[in-house]
Amino acid sequence: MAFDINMIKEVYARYPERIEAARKVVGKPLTLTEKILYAHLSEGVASQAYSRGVSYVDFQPDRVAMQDATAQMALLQFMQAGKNQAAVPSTVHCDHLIQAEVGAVTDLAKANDKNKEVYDFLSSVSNKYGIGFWKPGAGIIHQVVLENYAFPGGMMIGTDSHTPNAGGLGMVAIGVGGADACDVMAGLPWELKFPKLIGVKLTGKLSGWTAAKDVILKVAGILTVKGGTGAIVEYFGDGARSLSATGKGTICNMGAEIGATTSIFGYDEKSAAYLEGTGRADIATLANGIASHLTGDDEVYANPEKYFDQVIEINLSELEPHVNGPFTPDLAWPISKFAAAVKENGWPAKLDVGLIGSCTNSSYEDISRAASLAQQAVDKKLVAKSEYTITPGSEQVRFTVDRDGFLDTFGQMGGVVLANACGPCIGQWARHGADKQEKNSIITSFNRNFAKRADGNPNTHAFVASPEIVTALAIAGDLTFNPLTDSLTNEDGQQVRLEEPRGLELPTLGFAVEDAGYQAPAEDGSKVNVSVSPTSDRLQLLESFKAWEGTDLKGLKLLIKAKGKCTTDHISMAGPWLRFRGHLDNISNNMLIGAVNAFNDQTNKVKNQLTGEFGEVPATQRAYKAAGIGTIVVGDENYGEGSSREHAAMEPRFLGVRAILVKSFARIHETNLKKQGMLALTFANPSDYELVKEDDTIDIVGLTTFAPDKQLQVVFHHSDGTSDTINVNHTYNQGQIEWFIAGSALNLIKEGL
Ligand code: MIC
Ligand code: SF4
Repeated sequence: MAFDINMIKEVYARYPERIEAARKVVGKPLTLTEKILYAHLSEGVASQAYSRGVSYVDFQPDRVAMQDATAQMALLQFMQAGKNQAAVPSTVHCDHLIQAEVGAVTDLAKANDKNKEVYDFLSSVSNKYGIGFWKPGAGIIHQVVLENYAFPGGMMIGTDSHTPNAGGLGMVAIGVGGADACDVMAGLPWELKFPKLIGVKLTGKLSGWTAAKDVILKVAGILTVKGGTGAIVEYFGDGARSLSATGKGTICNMGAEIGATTSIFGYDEKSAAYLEGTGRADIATLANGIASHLTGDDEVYANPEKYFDQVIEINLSELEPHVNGPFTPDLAWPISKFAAAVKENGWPAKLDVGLIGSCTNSSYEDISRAASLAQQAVDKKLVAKSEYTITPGSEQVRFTVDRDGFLDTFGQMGGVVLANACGPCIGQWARHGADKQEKNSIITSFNRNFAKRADGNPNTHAFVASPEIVTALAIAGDLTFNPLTDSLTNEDGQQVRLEEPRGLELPTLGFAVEDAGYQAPAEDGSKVNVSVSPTSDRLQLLESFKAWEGTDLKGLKLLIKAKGKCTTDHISMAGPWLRFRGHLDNISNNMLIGAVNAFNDQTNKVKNQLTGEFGEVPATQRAYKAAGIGTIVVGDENYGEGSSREHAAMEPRFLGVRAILVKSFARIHETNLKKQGMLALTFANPSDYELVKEDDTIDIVGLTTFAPDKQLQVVFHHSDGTSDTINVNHTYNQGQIEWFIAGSALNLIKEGL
């Protein structure tokens, strides 16, 4: 489990020369983001400056992290890449497949039993290819990475959209699909469009009820779910330096919700303290040696408008606690305005469940602050009105907060400690009664709150807040309670107030753990056998997708015109479907079942043009496939928002969808589509979306001269005999066009073998 100190030394040794070269080509002071990116160019030192938002650049990341629900596909692809070992230090984390029902011990035992086949597969593939394996119960990928592997000035990719969590320790950490991870583990460079830069200047200092989470809840309100697309968000200023490393992690983590490529903070005393606290003082010593490279230049932070594409300023001293939601993480309410919003919108004011923890908010600081409120509830004879759950982010945090008595305090308040895993955050929640689909409210310290995400019930109104606010509201059992101003009635009928929460950034006695749950890979993995049963319903070896036929695509049918929000949860739902993440054929049965059909406002009900009948999306698509007819999917803005799961791209590819045509894409999803050999297209004129009719037959023209920066044409033949021809844009560069031609990026790697 030990981090690779020599690797970090090598990375730092490269810094001076690479930064010097970057300074020359860029010709002005550098942001921290630019320093790290230029220090990780795969060509070595920079020979040119890259234009933000335009140039595709090849990078050489230092690490790869994968979680179990995405690692299966990533590793099934890697197994075909013909390598003996992962080319960079890589880890797998078993966190997504554990269902929360009763409590940590029982739930974990059940998961070990139910998911045995998948865990055995991941453990043996990891063993074979030199990949570190974190067993079920060890914790959630991002928390485990922050505690063990993140380092200032490093670059990591991870097959999960919240990989940016490591930005709290100054690492450029980016969420990607499994195919990208496969490339990096195969020793290939990793490509990214050089990002735009958003600077967030933090002044002042947090106090009272306000927490780091409120910074990102506020930023999400300002930038919205697509405002960060194509950008890295760099935080700086006195306020930034005052935040704990884990607080910074929370902010970077939830930057995924504004579509940001990643978010980052500079190296400072808080980073050093966290490194020391987590047993990595030697990294802090190394980082101190190149400290000036691990933060942006002074001139940049003095005049940020000159160096960032956009600047936001937030005064932490004035920042109010926020509650965001429901159904989208960017609907931001300062707590003083929230009660009125609840009433005006008719959201259920009664709070059924408060859930704290998750990869976003499960640090020692978070838990200790929330526990200080639980302790008050006990002392002041307040009985918590809502159910209350705690998901620790790692076994190390769990063990430590247990030792320090916090879990016991939660227990006294009626809280239930769940396994160190994703659980309710990703629909792995056997919530009693959710199938009745009653209208109700929950509040979590997680990051996402899309419809159906936590419990599968479309009428659950999920709100997101800091662990402190979640705890206070769970004690009150009421969404309209404002702990800053309101009092509660206790068991003796007295009016009592909750004092502001208190906690510690790091444990006074240090972190402790008995068994962190790590399994090191075999020294020589060549003898390790990985077997996948051909009759398994959970794992399936991959077959290559067919190469492009070399012609324009004619006579395609419209599968669905999706309306409004279409996140990866809508395209490939998680929860019960997580069990099929290693089996492409089976998981394809969830394709687009959550997307709203623009022609009837219903989900999972589309017209089969061959029969005129309405059916479920996956079944309808299978019917087209059986008839040898390709289809296209049309979508709205920010299509594919949310998760990194490449299943959302592989399923349509597997079932014979040829193109996804939308108003705009979320970054990871667009890349995932390209990697799998799909056409990811955008309307040149967004209002052309209106031209698409339910009975359309569609041609995609211009593919024989498919080239970067050159539009393609799409012809919609309507059933009344008329047609519309429109221009569509794409962002394929030459290399990505090769993926399309070969049928997928993986096909190209295989051709090279
Ligand atoms: C999520 O938070 O949506 C997930 C589940 O962690 C996903 C990954 C997945 O779908 O497996 C993510 O964020 O990328
Ligand atoms: Fe797991 Fe939720 Fe974090 Fe995704 S956001 S990694 S599901 S805890």
